[in-house]
Amino acid sequence: SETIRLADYRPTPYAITEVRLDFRLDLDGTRVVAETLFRRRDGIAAGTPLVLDGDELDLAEIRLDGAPLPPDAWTATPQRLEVRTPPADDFHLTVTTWLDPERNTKLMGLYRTSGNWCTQCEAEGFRRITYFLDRPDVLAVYTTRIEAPRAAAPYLLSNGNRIDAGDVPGTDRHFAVWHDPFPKPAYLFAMVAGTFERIADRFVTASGREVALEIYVEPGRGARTAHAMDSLKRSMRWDETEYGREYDLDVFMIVAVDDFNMGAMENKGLNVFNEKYVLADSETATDADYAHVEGVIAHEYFHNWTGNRITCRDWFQLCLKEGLTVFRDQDFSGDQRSRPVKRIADVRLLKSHQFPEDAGPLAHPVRPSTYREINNFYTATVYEKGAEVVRMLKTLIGADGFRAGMDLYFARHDGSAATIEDFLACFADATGRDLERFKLWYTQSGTPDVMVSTHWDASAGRLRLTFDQTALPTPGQPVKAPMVVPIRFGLVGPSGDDLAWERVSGAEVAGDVIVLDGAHHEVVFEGVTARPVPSLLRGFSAPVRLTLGSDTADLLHLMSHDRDPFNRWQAGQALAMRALISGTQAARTGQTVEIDPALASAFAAVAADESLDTAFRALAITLPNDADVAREIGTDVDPDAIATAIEQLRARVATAGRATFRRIHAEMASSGPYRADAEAAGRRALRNAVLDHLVRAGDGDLAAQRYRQADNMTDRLAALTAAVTVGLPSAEDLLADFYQRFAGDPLVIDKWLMVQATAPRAETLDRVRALTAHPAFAATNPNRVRALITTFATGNQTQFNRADGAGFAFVADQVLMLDRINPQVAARLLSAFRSWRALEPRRRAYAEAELKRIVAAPDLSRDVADIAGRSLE
Ligand code: HT7
Ligand code: ZN
Repeated sequence: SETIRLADYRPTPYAITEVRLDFRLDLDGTRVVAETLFRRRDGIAAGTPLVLDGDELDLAEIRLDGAPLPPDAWTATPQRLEVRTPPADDFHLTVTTWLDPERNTKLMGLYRTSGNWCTQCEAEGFRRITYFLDRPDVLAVYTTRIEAPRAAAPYLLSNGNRIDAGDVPGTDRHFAVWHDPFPKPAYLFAMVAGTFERIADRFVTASGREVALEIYVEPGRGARTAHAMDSLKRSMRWDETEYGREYDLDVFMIVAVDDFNMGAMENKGLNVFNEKYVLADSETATDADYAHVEGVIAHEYFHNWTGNRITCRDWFQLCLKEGLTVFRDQDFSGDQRSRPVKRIADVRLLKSHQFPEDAGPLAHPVRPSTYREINNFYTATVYEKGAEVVRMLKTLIGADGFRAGMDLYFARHDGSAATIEDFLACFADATGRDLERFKLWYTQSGTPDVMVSTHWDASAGRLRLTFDQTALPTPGQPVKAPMVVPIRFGLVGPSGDDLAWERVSGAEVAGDVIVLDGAHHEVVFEGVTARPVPSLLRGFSAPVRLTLGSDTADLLHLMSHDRDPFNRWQAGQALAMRALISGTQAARTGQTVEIDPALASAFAAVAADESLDTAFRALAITLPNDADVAREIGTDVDPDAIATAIEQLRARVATAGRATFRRIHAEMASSGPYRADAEAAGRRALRNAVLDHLVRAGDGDLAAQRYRQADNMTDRLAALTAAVTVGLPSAEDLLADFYQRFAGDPLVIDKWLMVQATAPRAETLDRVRALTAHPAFAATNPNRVRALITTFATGNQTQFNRADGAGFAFVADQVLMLDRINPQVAARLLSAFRSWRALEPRRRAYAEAELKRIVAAPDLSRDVADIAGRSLE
């Protein structure tokens, strides 16, 4: 299929200034009349053909300036409409299309979900509604009329402000008209109609304007929206205080739906959400779910400025809105709870999702330069690495420079479609810093490796740090240039305090940041009064792989003393990782390795350190998982050997810490009724982290007991997961109880599916296969597919990567089946194969055979063909 290239970007010959849409919804189909006002752009020859995008469209009628067009003046296929010689500079095209939302299982364009009508237009879904210039640099003002049977759709919603509504005389139908005064690209259009429970609130902006806030959910679920509404109000206030940005319409609406391809969608004034990111109460949502709801609500709200008012010139610039908005939502969430805990969670996500992507066949720059299917570029690289790049920019220019650059960005580009060059120019102009080399972060793929060696000269009080930066080739980029890498650091002294120095030379050092911008640097600190342990990359200040030859004693020192909590956590993980890598090597040859008792007891010590935040202690005693170890090993990976090494280390840590863990388990028990706040959530996190260790150390009964006593989902699910993962005798009873309690609540049943899909046991594949026929599962619902099948493929290292290839064969079958229903969901599932080349030869051969089987299958979607093809390149 056709490759789209950034270098080929050209503006459209015609602009669209206004769109009038008329949706006539009926139970057996929908008629859409789209009246679009085109204007020929300056410098374009009169009569230049007008070519519009379509996708599976059924055209009923076409008129130009109100009159039917002669048959020889236009051609149309379901994918394209061409008007040969448009007659004037300005003209109206009126196009009528017929849609069948009921049969739209791709969930792009207009579709039905739980009896309601709903649209999803990003990235290229609007062309499934009508023929259009469906690209983000075509901004227009929309007026939308919706008409539907009142009984089927009491609520009729679209972008902007509602300007009219009423009954259609003599019928059982009603209508509403919405007008959005802000010019927007088609991907931000939305229309929703149906039966909902509506929860209303209000927000008064900093300048005193009142905004109506409305959340629409399935009837009966309204009580579960309190946290979402509260998160929305906090997000609105935060954007005012941190960025000086107010909301701009009279109403902000969120609609929660059950069938949804992604997390949520930032349509102007009418966000549509996967209900997973709206609904939360203590009985059905974990503390992690609460945090996700808050983060996604904030993310979509923040898009109103970073994405909607300033949008992307083309889809290559996707990170312009996504990376920046993820950066903003991460910062917001850091402000709401513990900043270090949030940072650790974000870095874990980056390392588990983005690093493998950047190290495999699907690697691409934060701003790609080619694509075949844009839906395949909503990736961890664009989102998570894109956020890291904005974070580094802020680190380099400081908080004030960053805010000045953002202010300039809003001032220059409000109401238009921008590029990464436009964005960077604002920071360069606001601060005077040259960002030319920094821009490589947007254009060069792959994770840089930074090797550090340390030389301490006690007599001279001099520390020399040598940095070498390299990067492996990635698809299409055989040779890499050195990047700008900000390394936040401290020199940790014997007492644990940071040591001062008198002079430093060899690289730019601004405050506590060393800025590398070449392949090799020697940074020399002079006037250091005691032997320092360098703490480098504090707060994970750059998305690089840092290799530091520190010895175990230095890492133990950082683990217990570093004043940077991120690096305290990191030191513990690095120590555990070393033990796991040697344990894996030993397991492959049938040996066991001795685990340093100091390491095993260091985890109990950090668990017991009351000077630390409870949520942080929970993270600090959570050992790296098998995907972490596989990523670190990188080649010739044997997941079974890794699992053996992890079991051994866990057993040692659990045994060494048993007494401490039991004490903490008792101390962290809650005394009063359930509370959702950060402090209570931190106690639950720590208690459940020690529970996991205790269950592995033989206290299996504790899991069943905790499950039965639980008064909230966090505790209940932690106990169930421990029981199922370890394979306790009680596991089956607990699973049955869980199903009984929550049958009829699909979001909770997703957890039940996930727990089973992740069990690291040989029977799991058969169980997952059987669950695909369970009444609670539906291949048409992306949440169900992700809970069962994607979780199996991405969250169960030993069983997806089974040595007999059966895990790969199952997932490949599912990909082919799902491709007929929903190509986006199928393609995402297929990307679980992205690290196949890192496997040991036997597994690698099985994975390759399955990828080849997929590539050879007839009638593949562009989505799946693209991922499978690139995976094999
Ligand atoms: N901007 C949105 C990305 C998106 C999407 C959402 C729902 C369904 C299909 C979609 N394709 C792309 C979500 C966000 O990043 O905010
Ligand atoms: Zn987004």
